[in-house]
Amino acid sequence: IRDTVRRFVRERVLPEIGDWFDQAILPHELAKELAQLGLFGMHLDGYGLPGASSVAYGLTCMELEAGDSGVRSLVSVQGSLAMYAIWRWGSEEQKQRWLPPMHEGDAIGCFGLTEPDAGSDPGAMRTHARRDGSDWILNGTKMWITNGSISEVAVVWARTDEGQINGFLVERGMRGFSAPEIKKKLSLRASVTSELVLDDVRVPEESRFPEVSSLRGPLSCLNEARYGIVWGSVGAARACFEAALEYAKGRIVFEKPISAYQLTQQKLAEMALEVNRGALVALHLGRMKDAGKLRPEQVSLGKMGNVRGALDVCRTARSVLGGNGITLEYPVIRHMNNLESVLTYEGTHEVHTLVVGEALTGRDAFR
Ligand code: TGC
Ligand code: FAD
Repeated sequence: IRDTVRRFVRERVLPEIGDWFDQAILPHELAKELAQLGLFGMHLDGYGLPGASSVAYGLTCMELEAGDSGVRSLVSVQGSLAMYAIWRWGSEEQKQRWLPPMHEGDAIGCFGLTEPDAGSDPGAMRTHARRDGSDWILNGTKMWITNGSISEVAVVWARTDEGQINGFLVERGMRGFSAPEIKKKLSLRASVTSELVLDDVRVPEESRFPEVSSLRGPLSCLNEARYGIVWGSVGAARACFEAALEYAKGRIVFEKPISAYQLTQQKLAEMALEVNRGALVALHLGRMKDAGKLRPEQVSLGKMGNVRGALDVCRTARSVLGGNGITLEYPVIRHMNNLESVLTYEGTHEVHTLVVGEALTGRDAFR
């Protein structure tokens, strides 16, 4: 699986990703190609899904993000957020209807939790669901939603009059529903990010997740996607390390390759240390997940450490490349900019610090 995904990234993504990032596009047909590799929802089972191991899924995220965080995001949101939410919380009918076409890439999904005024604290969400006979009427705005405007189905979390958090499947074309794209990003440019606007959207009861009525619904999905980031960030770091190593061997300054200088070797050694440390953490957590033993705070520890480590690697690699480090001719600044989003989404570094802090001390320091 690793080699197949690596080959796909090398042949299909790397030759074009600089231009996609520059033009802020992600070609629509890429989703179908990723689906043909079987990557959408690969770690889920039943409903024609592959049921691959967590380690296999993690390796996939690592190889995809060695291409670009935007490509890994497309797969993460489709499989770990939208499909996982339906797989975990959906009714039998919802699973039958959506999971097979989502696996095939015939339907793209997104996951709407964050709002303009509720990011780290999703409990402050304002999106509202009001019961109207056998239907629900949704109102509100979701913000920063990956895949939003290319999705056939949006998992939207909303608060009811009773104060419960419910999940709804909102379909493209429903009256009152729109997904305007967010432009002018300087990070994750090869990824579609949108608002979700819900203006009196009427959704039938059959489109509501039947059993979940608290934040446990969305937060359980986040564990899945955060796990993918633990691996993915190592891929971005590895790509920057490899670019720096190759560059250092060829770049002659003061009549010698810069790789011959101790200061450069220290940078390369530190980068190699961090890439391998991150990969081993990811592998260890993956094996724990496969054994059914992985706890959310351990995922937080992995995301915190590996994303921070990846950013350090990318920034160091950038310095090795000198002026060339700031152009899209090399992958480094692109990964570096992407990782600024990765540091923030799926729970910011600070949120994960507090999750770990609470697990260590038993004291909730969020409020
Ligand atoms: P709290 O009172 O702690 O918990 C509320 C309910 O949720 C349960 N729970 C969890 N369940 C499963 N997994 C977890 N990790 C869970 N954490 C909490 C908890 O047991 C409780 O259940 P119940 O049954 O008693 O109701 O909630 P809180 O309001 O204190 O919040 C805790 C906090 C701050 C950790 C949480 O709100 C949080 O994680 N905030 C960060 C939000 C976030 O990560 N958003 C990400 C949005 S999606 C995204 O960014 C996609 S980017 C994807 C891409 O492009 O790749
Ligand atoms: P805020 O919550 O406003 O935080 C601002 C700062 O305050 C941060 O540094 C934060 O760490 C800090 N802070 C917050 N609380 C505390 C505290 N208690 N103590 C100390 N510091 C604190 N969301 C989705 O639902 N679906 C998606 O598909 C999705 N995709 C995204 C794609 C991109 C490119 C980006 C950038 C974001 C995406 N998000 C998505 C949203 C993302 O999850 C949020 O941006 C993130 O959770 C942080 O929320 P916020 O931006 O509102 O920041």
